[in-house]
Amino acid sequence: MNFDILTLFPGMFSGPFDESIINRAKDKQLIDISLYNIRDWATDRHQTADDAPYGGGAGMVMKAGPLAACIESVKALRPASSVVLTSPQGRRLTHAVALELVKKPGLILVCGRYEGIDERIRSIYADDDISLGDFVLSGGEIAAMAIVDAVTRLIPGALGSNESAEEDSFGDGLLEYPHYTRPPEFKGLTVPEPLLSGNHELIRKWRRKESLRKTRALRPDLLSLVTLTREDRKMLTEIEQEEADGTV
Ligand code: 9D3
Repeated sequence: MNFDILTLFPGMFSGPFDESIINRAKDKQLIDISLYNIRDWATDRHQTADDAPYGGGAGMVMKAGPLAACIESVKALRPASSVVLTSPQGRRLTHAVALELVKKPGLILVCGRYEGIDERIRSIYADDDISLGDFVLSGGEIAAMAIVDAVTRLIPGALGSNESAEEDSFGDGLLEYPHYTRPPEFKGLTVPEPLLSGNHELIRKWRRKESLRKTRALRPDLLSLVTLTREDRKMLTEIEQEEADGTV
């Protein structure tokens, strides 16, 4: 998968992409990341990439000209790639969106800055527009990093055998069960007995039930979206009972 990232701040991407899973995916040639400084496509002496908004008001707008020229050069290299804008008005990045994006032959990620980009860029080039959520970022760079990370993890072979994408939270629509590692007692708190039992069926059941318990407590909205098995429904009844009894 090719990721072409168009940004006014290419320096922001050194570091995050040089570690761990992304770095290994690059080494294995599962992904290729190219950075383009939009400013390099500006034609004036000052390499201007922004300008004041028509109609007045605070802030600046990313100029159409340099951005269009940059997008067109990259599209010429990768005609099959989708152009994805990052902006506060995009659709929320979710696991489902990442699963959609990983099917594309490549992504051209356009990082918004200032108040946003000239709307004509969206009209002419945008195949998609992604937001990280309802909070204010300084620009689209961190959103582009999040997209690269979430999508790369879904490429077969990108994760090691110890990092299964199947078992990831949201992979099955539930939050993950609680995790523990040594020591068996820490500041007076112990590890749940089933995890120490060596009984794989007992461990599987405990994990499933705790996954349901956590989801019910923290993200009940997710529970209504997943298909629950008979065992899941039985466990949820037990959880409701335990909470009514004050057992937990
Ligand atoms: C004053 C109104 N603001 C819109 C909510 C202005 C504004 C804030 C932040 C305009 C652009 C930006 C820059 N943000 C992004 O480019 C951005 C973003 C974000 O702010 N939040 C969540 N996801 C994203 S993706 C790109």
